[in-house]
Amino acid sequence: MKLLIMTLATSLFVFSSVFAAAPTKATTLNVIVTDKGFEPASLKVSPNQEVILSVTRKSDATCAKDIVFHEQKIKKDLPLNKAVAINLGKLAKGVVNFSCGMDMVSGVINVQ
Ligand SMILES: [Cu+2]
Repeated sequence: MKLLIMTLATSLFVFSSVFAAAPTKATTLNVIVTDKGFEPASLKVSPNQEVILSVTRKSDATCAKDIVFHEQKIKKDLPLNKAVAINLGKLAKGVVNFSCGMDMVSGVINVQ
């Protein structure tokens, strides 16, 4: 019983501090890079929500060794087998396109 109360108190504390730090919870979208490109190449989120894109490149047989968000002016290298978190902030309704540095492999986030 004592342990249960301790656990509850700890989770309550963790829960409330998470809320204090981030009133709106960020949505994390997971994308992998394979020899077919970004997977999934089409993602969907709600508007006005903080979005974090977590990209893990799992193949060397791809030219998508980096990712570019032209409109957001974001460019990140994608090391092999390492998740790269990209904070896109809050997105307005519409589409957000991303691609590799050479614009050959691409994907889209539908904000609706
Ligand atoms: Cu490329």
